[in-house]
Amino acid sequence: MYMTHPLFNLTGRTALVTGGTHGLGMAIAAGLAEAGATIVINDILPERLSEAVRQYAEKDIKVHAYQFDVTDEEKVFQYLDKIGREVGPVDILVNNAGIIKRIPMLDLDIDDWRQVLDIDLTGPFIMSKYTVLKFMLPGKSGKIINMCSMMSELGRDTVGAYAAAKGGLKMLTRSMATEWAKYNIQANGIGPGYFATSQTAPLRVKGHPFNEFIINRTPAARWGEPEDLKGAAIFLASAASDFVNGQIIYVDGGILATIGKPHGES
Ligand code: NAP
Ligand code: GCO
Repeated sequence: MYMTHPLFNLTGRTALVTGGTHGLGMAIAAGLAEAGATIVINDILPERLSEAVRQYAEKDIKVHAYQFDVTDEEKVFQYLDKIGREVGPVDILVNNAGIIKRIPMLDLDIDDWRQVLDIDLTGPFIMSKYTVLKFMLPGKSGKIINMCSMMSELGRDTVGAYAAAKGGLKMLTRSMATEWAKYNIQANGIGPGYFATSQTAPLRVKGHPFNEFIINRTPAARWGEPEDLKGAAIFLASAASDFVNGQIIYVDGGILATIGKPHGES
């Protein structure tokens, strides 16, 4: 039986992971549960929620699942109340819900632009504002983890709206730290590199040039696995990061550390 260092023990804490029904959100929620936290997830699709509850149960993880849209301010307000009554105060908020649209900007219409910015940037603002007002200010403590991206630092063809949102999310994280650290609320981010999830499935097709490009461009020479994010998430959700504020931890196999190497060079 391994002993968790008390600094990383999340027993008695409640974590809300938005979009926690699969992919990176599910892996992070499972990691926080393994460290002792009570888990709440949301999603917009009821069928996703029931399937996720089943998958978590297979891992002996009980989750509380709620169907609401992170961009719907009224619903967020109502459901946070409901979660507070039915589960308890939220101590840890993981703003994971997000979408991507791969469209060159000259072909990108305003509705697509607005939907990406709304979910990936405005969603975390709405979720954080009301979670802080309802639970973290009265509780005099809290942890916020925003799911940033390589696109918080780098541009890439076809993902302009996404990069604008994730770049904005990095600065929103620093603004949260600036305004809320004095309330003993630590706001930080995780910047995953390229991870194997449904969101990147179109890029990971064997023989697809981008697939080879990422493996070659990543010093670790592989795509990330969702489980690779558990450590950073537990650290940022726990007392171990009580004096860490406004930081983005890039979990990227070294992509941001290097200029890369010519294709085919080992
Ligand atoms: P994913 O598999 O597409 O999961 C995204 C989740 O967000 C899904 O559960 C989705 O629900 C939910 N969601 C979307 N819009 C929502 C809304 N309006 N309200 C509530 N939930 C909503 O993506 P992922 O790869 O796990 O990525 C998770 C996060 O990490 C995203 O923010 C993504 O940008 C970021 N990220 C991913 C990578 C990567 O390589 N995969 C790298 C860096 C950053 P439905 O599926 O039901 O629509
Ligand atoms: C893309 C990918 C990326 C990853 C991730 C990288 O089309 O380039 O989907 O955006 O999802 O955000 O960190």
